[in-house]
Amino acid sequence: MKAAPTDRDPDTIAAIATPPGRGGIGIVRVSGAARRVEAIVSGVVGRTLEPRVATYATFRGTLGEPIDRGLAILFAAPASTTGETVAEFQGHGSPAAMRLVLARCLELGARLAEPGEFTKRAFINGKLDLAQAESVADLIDAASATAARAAARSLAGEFSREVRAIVDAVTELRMFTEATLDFPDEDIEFVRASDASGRLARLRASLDALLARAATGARLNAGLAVVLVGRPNVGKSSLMNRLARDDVAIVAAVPGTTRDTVERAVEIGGIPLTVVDTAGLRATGDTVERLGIARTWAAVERADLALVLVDARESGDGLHDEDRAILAELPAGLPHIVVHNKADLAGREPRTDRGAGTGARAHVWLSALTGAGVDLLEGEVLSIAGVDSAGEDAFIARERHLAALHAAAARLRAAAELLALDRPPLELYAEELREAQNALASITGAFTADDLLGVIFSRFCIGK
Ligand SMILES: Nc1nc2c(ncn2[C@@H]2O[C@H](COP(=O)(O)OP(=O)(O)OP(=O)(O)O)[C@@H](O)[C@H]2O)c(=O)[nH]1
Ligand SMILES: [Mg+2]
Repeated sequence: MKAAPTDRDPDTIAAIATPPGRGGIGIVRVSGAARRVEAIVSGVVGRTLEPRVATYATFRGTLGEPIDRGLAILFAAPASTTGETVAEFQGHGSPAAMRLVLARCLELGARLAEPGEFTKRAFINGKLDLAQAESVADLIDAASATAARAAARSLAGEFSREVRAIVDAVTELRMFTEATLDFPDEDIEFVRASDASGRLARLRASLDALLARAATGARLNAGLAVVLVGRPNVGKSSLMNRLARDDVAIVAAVPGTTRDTVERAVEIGGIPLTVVDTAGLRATGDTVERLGIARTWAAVERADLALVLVDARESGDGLHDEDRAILAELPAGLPHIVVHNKADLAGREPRTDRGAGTGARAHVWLSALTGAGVDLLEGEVLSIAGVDSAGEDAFIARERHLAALHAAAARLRAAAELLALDRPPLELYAEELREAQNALASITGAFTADDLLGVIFSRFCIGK
């Protein structure tokens, strides 16, 4: 005889796991202690299920009335996504029927799952580490095929494995050091003999490589914000429409046409970008235009990359004094490309020049009107995003991961500086190593505060 459910069992949770609205199939998912989930299954389909065997059954309501027909599947703990016993009712994708199945599960003792709660349980039960759990949400949210592949790599644990390899190397270094702290006379010789500085240098190099891949992944995840700026009438809105392959912004021969910033999510070469068209920059007495120009500068502040449009018909180095003034106003360190538009009118062939020595990453001659040369610009944008080819081995990563990797890198740098001293203060050195290890461990969740877990999982959708 099975034991009765106890208060120490985790709550049984239930949710509609498929997206809101009508669909080909709709799935209600339940997770919890075996006997409670089994009780819900027999309440809904009127029979017991053999684990992992899809069983065609009628789903029934409180009075035994049929709600839907479909497949019921039981996954016995621990071989399930959450590590608990999980049941899935796969019906016809009618929102009304799914709500009735869900209501029946709640009536039978489940409670509604919070966002991300299934994945959180998978983390708690050791099915996924924290970085993998986060990549579940990133995979769902992936805005492009490249981002989806990067998330899938993280979900498969590649990112976590590399982080753990570095944690192991730090641990090994700590062992050498801490073992000798009690013997102050011999310690320094011992640390030197173990080639601590060589090991530390190699460790820092692999951390830097990991950081580069994670930084690319973070860009894939968040998408790059690209702002179009320039004098009125240079063709910013025309270029916006080209990049978006859609009629997003009003184009007119009248300078000062665009009054407000217009944003559009665009995918270039598998990379999600947010392109922002802005009001042309000029001195003006028009109040609305001035407000628009203030918004242009605000958009520039938020951007990762600026495309500064100029008229290709300008002679000399191709810049007007006002173009130069705009370039000088860009925030220091903001990468930018100078786009010489209207090349068709100037009688210029589309081309790219990377060596102009103007502080711009590149100059590109193109025509937003005919589209000639727009592909050259897209190539430059992707190479600045650092994801032209690197995207293919990126891990999806979040700001949280980058911050932890940077913190660890800073600790290791400090450790290397201490070790290079004539008489290295080994306690401080060991402390830096320990802090580096903690920072890295927070990525996979080995040392992560509960409140952080709450923040991470609350950003998931319900049913995940
Ligand atoms: N021949 C030619 N005309 C262009 C090109 N790009 C834009 N134009 C024309 O230039 C005029 C201004 O284009 P817009 O795209 O509205 O310029 P804008 O920079 O957004 O202007 P504001 O919104 O006023 O700041 C329109 O008549 C466009 O058709 C180009 O590459 N070649
Ligand atoms: Mg415009």
